[in-house]
Amino acid sequence: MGGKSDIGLIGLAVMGQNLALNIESAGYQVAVYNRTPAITEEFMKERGVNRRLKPAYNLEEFVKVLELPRKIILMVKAGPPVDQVIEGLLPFLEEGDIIIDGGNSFYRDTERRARELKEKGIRFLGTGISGGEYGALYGPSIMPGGDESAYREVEEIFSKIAAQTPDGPCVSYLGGGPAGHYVKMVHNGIEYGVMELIAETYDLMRKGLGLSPAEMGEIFRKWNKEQQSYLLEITGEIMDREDPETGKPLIDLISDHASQKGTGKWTVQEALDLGVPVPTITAAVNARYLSAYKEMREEFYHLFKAAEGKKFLAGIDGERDLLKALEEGLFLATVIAYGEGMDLLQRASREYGYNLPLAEVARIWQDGCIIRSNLLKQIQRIYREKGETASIILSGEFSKEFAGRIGSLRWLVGLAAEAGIPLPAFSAALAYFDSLVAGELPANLIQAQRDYFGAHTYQRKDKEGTFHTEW
Ligand code: NBP
Repeated sequence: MGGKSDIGLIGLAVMGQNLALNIESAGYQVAVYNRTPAITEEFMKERGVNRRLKPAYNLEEFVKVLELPRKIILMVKAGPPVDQVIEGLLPFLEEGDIIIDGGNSFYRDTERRARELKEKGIRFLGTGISGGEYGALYGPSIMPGGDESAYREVEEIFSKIAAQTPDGPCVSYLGGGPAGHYVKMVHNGIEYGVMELIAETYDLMRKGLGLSPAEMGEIFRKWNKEQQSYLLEITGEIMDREDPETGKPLIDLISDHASQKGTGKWTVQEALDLGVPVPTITAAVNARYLSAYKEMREEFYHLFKAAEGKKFLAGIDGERDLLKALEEGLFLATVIAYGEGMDLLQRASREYGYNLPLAEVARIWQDGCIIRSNLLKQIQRIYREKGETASIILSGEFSKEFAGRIGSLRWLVGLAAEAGIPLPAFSAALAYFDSLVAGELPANLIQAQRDYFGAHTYQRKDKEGTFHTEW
């Protein structure tokens, strides 16, 4: 195959392979490289036949076949591998070349890399890519940030390979420095929250109502007609899947120990640093940690719970009512998870000067990514109509939903508490809502305690000034 390649991609694991094929399908010639050459050979043999892909087996050769300015996408494991690949590339690059880190890098690393590369005349784009392997192949949501002139050089390619919606391709320049990876981090934080809420819904349906996976699959599918949420959609499919070996529902055979790669934890750490409450997302991260306490949970189960036997809730208030409450409660708690994430983006945008276009963020999450859902259309509308400092929960359509349905969320959290079924994310979402709408919180007592033991002073309701009491 002759001619130079339009773009190069390094890292041929699942995401990189699919992204390379997506770019090639959009009409570009793509040079590909992977640290382990056997993977490149296998990729070319199995998926690269008759495609405009140019394999390279060392970085010098890879860089040489690229059109100027060189555009190189890294799809390698986040962390030190990204620095190692950049180190390896630098001797062969020229001023103005562009490196795009498409992995889930921590935004502080992206900030540092952008700074270091700028000093060397290399343009850097920290770019979040969501949608898993399917999205990478057929159209992801792309969240680029960093050098704007570099973005303009790859805008056409990104716009062609991104998921397409009536509102445009799911890609938009999000701001300087690490803005793209920051947005991707918060996207993943919201993803943690919504996944946990759906998992808790499933738990309440199986333990509280004794429903089978197939029955739950039907329910998730029905709910999803309105919501069009990718995570609800795949949950419905998961419920239907049989294990080919045993014929049992596969979900019943999967161990209840959740893993994580860190983006949810980073979201929570960042929220704590900026003083933005994200309790639903935090509960979701904690729930994954608790799931890892498998041995301890089993021991405690035998000590405290096994004797209770199975107690279904169906007889209490009627299965249909509980299902309705679950649908409504899941909807509200999901809005809260998105709201927490959007609040964090708002604050970070101000604090770090990213100037994030929040309506655009909601638009490019509408398709291609894991948290895509009809909710994002409403969120986008809120930001376009009310400005980007608007609160999701308190605005227009959502505030009416909260006013009308909060009783459902309250009821099911209470019911689950009585039945001993843990709903950490639902409970956190409800407490968050109740705190937001509480005219009075007990923080007056906190202030008094602080003043008591540390003379930290307090303000009074009835007069201006700062006060201290000799308690
Ligand atoms: P992985 O995150 O599993 O990374 C594997 C790739 O990194 C392989 O190509 C591997 O090369 C390469 N690599 C490693 Br590990 N260390 C390297 C080093 N020191 N130098 C050069 N290459 C090195 O792959 P992935 O799941 O395809 O994800 C790629 C990126 O996209 C990650 O940042 C991930 O977090 C992000 N992401 C993944 C998903 C998803 O659904 N999987 C979704 C969204 C974003 P080798 O073959 O030689 O070992």
